[in-house]
Amino acid sequence: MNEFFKTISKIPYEGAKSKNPLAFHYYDANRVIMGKPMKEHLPFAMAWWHNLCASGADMFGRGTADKAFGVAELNTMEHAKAKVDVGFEFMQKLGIEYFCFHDVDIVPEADDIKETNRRLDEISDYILEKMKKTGIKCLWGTANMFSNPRFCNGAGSSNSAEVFAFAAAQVKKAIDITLKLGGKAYLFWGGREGYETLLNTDVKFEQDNIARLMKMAVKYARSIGFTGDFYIEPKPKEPMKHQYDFDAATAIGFLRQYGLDKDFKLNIEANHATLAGHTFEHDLRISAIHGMLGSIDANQGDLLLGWDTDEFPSNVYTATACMYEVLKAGGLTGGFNFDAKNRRPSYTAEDMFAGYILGMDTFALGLIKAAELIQDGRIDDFISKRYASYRETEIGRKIIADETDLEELFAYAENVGTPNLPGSGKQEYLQSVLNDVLFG
Ligand code: XUL
Ligand code: CO
Repeated sequence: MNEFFKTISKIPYEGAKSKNPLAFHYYDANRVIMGKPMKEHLPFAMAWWHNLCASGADMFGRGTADKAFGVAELNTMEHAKAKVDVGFEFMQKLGIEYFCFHDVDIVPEADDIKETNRRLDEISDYILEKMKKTGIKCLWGTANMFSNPRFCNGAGSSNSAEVFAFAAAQVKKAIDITLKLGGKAYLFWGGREGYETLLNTDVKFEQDNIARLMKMAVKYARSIGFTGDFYIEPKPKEPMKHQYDFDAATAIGFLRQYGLDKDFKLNIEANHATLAGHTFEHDLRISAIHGMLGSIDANQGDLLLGWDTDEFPSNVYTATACMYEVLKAGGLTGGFNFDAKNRRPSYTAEDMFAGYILGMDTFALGLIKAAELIQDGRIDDFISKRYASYRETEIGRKIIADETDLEELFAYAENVGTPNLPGSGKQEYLQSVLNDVLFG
């Protein structure tokens, strides 16, 4: 195989003082943090679509990055194979052990689904060979059920039964390929599972149908021996105005309502959480307390822009908050998929590496700092003390043991007359503690 990134060799760890743009400054794969090497805390994944397919095109202009990878004709099987070659070289050079893909990222979609499926069989053989040679694994697979015009009204939520059938066929094939590649999980991001106006939409019917599709997916996958998790990736809007999987809490409610919660977990994306008006760490916490934190799409948005900018993560505060949640949850069964793309003017091959180096270093720093925050103990200690009245007073113990009722609490309140204030939340002090840990 020809090397594509000829001027770029394996990215070394050189430490924070290094000025080498093609070196890690914080991600030191074998450094042990809280008993585990960094690479086990941070199973990073390459997102096939952004890294190997997207060229920076937007609605105002065509792509800036050349993703032909030396092939004369785009969207051919030759091109698809070149992407495999380049993708594996890229992952090996960065020490990334996983990838995530949509069906249509790995082959060009044909007009006839039978031909698309034949191409998927061919390319997955080719990918499997590379996986065996390199030890690189698949984190999750998914079906793209939002780009093809047939999905303009959604896939599972489409008004058309024929479109629903085609969505189901795509899900079946994508599960087959994910299982063939040993994927840890199968993901649903409800790209156009939502609506624009109630004037033409039966919301209950659409939600029931999405659940039907997911149930069929679980039934089929289990019948062919897939033991991994299913994921929902919540997102509140874009492309649809109202998306049904708005945020973690909404997706959890949906999964429970339809009895899907045993098979599904959540894949939380930072930029989706912020679009929903939450912090990244909020959606991670909500998922974790319900035992549903599966995996992460590691990126960041721009709070001045109202859309999904999918930037490489650089915000160390946020990465620290994220890794604090992940460490507290006992780690991820999934991984950290860089659902992120270079900015349009960053169009060189070196920029592809710079994006991943930034993201991996940011999460490595986040991990180091989150571990320090936990070891420092001041925040955990404060939180524990903040609720002490439920442990240290008789009335508190009775409340959390479910051994009291409104009448008893009424009598208690009347007897006390005027309660004490609940104690300072000390937010400013705690923010200083965080800064001490980050920069002290
Ligand atoms: C879209 C998005 C998707 C999913 C996979 O916002 O995040 O790329 O991660 O379909
Ligand atoms: Co995503």
